Amino acid sequence: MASETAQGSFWMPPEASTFAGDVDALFDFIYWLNVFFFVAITGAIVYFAIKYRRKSDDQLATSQVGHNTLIEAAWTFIPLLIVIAIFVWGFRVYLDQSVAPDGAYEVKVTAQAYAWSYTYPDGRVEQELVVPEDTPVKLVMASKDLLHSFFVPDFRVKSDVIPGRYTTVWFEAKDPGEHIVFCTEYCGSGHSAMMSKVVVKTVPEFEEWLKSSGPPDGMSLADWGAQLYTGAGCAACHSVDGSQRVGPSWKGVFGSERKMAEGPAVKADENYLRESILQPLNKVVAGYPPSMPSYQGQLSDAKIDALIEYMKTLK
Ligand code: HEC
Ligand SMILES: [Cu+2]
Repeated sequence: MASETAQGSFWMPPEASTFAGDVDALFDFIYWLNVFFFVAITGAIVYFAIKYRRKSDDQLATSQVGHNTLIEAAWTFIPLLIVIAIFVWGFRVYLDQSVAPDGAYEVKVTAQAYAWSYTYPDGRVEQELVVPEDTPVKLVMASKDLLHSFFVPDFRVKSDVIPGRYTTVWFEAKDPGEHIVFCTEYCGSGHSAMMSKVVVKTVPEFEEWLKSSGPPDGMSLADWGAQLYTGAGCAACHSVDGSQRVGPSWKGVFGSERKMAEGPAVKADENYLRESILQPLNKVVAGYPPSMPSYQGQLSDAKIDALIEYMKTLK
């Protein structure tokens, strides 16, 4: 089947959702309207400045010019009609985007510093938003900590994600492919790393994917863990090369003695690492703030295994 997704331009990313074209049409209208008035008004200013300039030292000023009802009515009503048209057009596009069609496929989105996770109707939690093509998908979004904002430029979808309250957006992706997700509300030191992906699959591929678990085809557990290290947002606070970030580097952690802020030292085995991911406050590493977020309910067991497997490779 031919691709329906219009290519991006110098100004705009590809139009990968059904209403991206409507958003861009309105944007283009306002843009060209501005170009038109900019040229017309600046042109008139330059033309009048030259035409009516003072031509000799003894030229007298024109007596006061009174008003002209026809011109004043025109410059009041024509812009009024234009802004009303923009309002009505914009409001319709906004309503289309705000109200998801009945029966849309629903996915819950959770934002936390500095990662996105996606919870499916059957309870599975993912770090990438996998969706079927040609199907309306409704996102019900909430934040675990502070204000974030969910932004998929290719879909022209953007909405704040707020603690203690749900916000929703929906979209229908036109073709299989991948699209980047940004956090577009500055939320702290890891904000620029708070990215994720929308993966659009054909409907049969999506159904196949819903039944699968474990690493993507042909990938080892440790490689999957390396992918999750960035995908699940750990990279915002943990390095893998020994350098300092908010949390301890993962280099050489596995198997080492960890000094705790309170209580005896602990050997970093699988159980300790798993506990650190699910209940980080139980054992806080000495010299670090207790700011590791809990991933309880955010990472499947298979993914925690993969992350631990990856940590083992960081000698
Ligand atoms: C917002 C910053 C932040 C993020 C994001 C974060 N961590 Fe942490 N992490 C910390 C801090 C701070 C500590 C040290 C304090 C503690 O032990 O709770 C820590 C400690 C740990 C430890 C114990 C390490 C040791 O040196 O003994 C593990 C394991 C860990 N994190 C795993 C993860 C994983 C896996 C992820 C991603 C799924 C992640 N962290 C995401 C901040 C973070
Ligand atoms: Cu954010």
